[in-house]
Amino acid sequence: MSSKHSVTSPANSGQPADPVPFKSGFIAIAGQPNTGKSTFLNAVLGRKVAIVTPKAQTTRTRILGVCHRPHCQMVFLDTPGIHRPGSSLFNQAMVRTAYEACQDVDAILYFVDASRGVQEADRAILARLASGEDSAPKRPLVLVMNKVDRVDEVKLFAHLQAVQDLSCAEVVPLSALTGYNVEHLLTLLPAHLAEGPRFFPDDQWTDQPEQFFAAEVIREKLFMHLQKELPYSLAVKLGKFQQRLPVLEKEIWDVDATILVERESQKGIVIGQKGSMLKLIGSAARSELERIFGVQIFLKLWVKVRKDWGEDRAVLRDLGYPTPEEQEGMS
Ligand SMILES: Nc1nc2c(ncn2[C@@H]2O[C@H](COP(=O)(O)OP(=O)(O)OP(=O)(O)O)[C@@H](O)[C@H]2O)c(=O)[nH]1
Ligand SMILES: [Mg+2]
Repeated sequence: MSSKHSVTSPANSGQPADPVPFKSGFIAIAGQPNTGKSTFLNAVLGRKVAIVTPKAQTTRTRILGVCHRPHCQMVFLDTPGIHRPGSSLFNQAMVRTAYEACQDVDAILYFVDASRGVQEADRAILARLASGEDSAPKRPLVLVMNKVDRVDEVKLFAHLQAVQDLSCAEVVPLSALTGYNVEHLLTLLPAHLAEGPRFFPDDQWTDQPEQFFAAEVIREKLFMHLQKELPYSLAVKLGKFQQRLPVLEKEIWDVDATILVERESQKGIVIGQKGSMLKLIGSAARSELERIFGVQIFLKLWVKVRKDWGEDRAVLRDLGYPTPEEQEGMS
């Protein structure tokens, strides 16, 4: 693996030699929006590292998740759903993030919604991934037909037949939601990986800072509670993320976040009548963060208008989203 995914030295040096070779590698999870990529990553890890909503374009950045097995370490890269990007800088950066994550990996899992099958858009994306238009070497492609719990066998069979012309190393029907075939896929993947080191120590499952994850959970609640285009017009910027001095051995954290919206009218909707919407979102985010971090949280939310934040490089950088310049530098 190259240094693209910013991994430093192997974590297993000095351990006695194992007769079974240890394999490791990076595996991108790509596909159109809303196909269940993040649900799959969370299912593999048995914990939540990526937010999930019923709305498309939930994931905005590359989310890394490490799956530790006795003789293998699979480093998954969940990616934003690949769609026809709008004109905003931010939107284009999202799609580019997805393609870039697929460049420097050992295998690609390409997710398709089994209720729709492979569409023209999928074929175009797959062609781009395979053709080296993104200047990457050929990587094994595993086509994952997800959400099989939603389709009958006849339809599934037809969708599976229709992908025979694609040059996939494997085609796996799966349900990330129910867990069907998730384990089976994990046993197939090591065959596509080479011998290699443990890139991450056994107790590390992501490289995502807790602050970033907290902002993501707040954004998830905004996506869940707000309608139409509004979720796409907002971003969450974390402020304070600080532990209070312990009182009676209770761990308490103060978390402040600002919700950025593009227009004044959106601010009113996010706050709601007498603050009711903001209260609802804050309460949902707080209880989830408390459950995940296992501490008591005092969450304060503010809403701020930041006109066209999606076009503002400084704001994007501040939010932890990649800017075109950074992406140029990476490629
Ligand atoms: N029925 C069913 N629903 C699923 C399955 N996997 C995911 N979903 C649902 O599909 C929706 C989208 O899931 P996500 O995991 O956010 O999809 P995604 O591909 O990461 O979406 P983006 O981040 O927008 O690209 C959520 O409502 C999930 O609960 C599945 O196997 N079966
Ligand atoms: Mg996602």
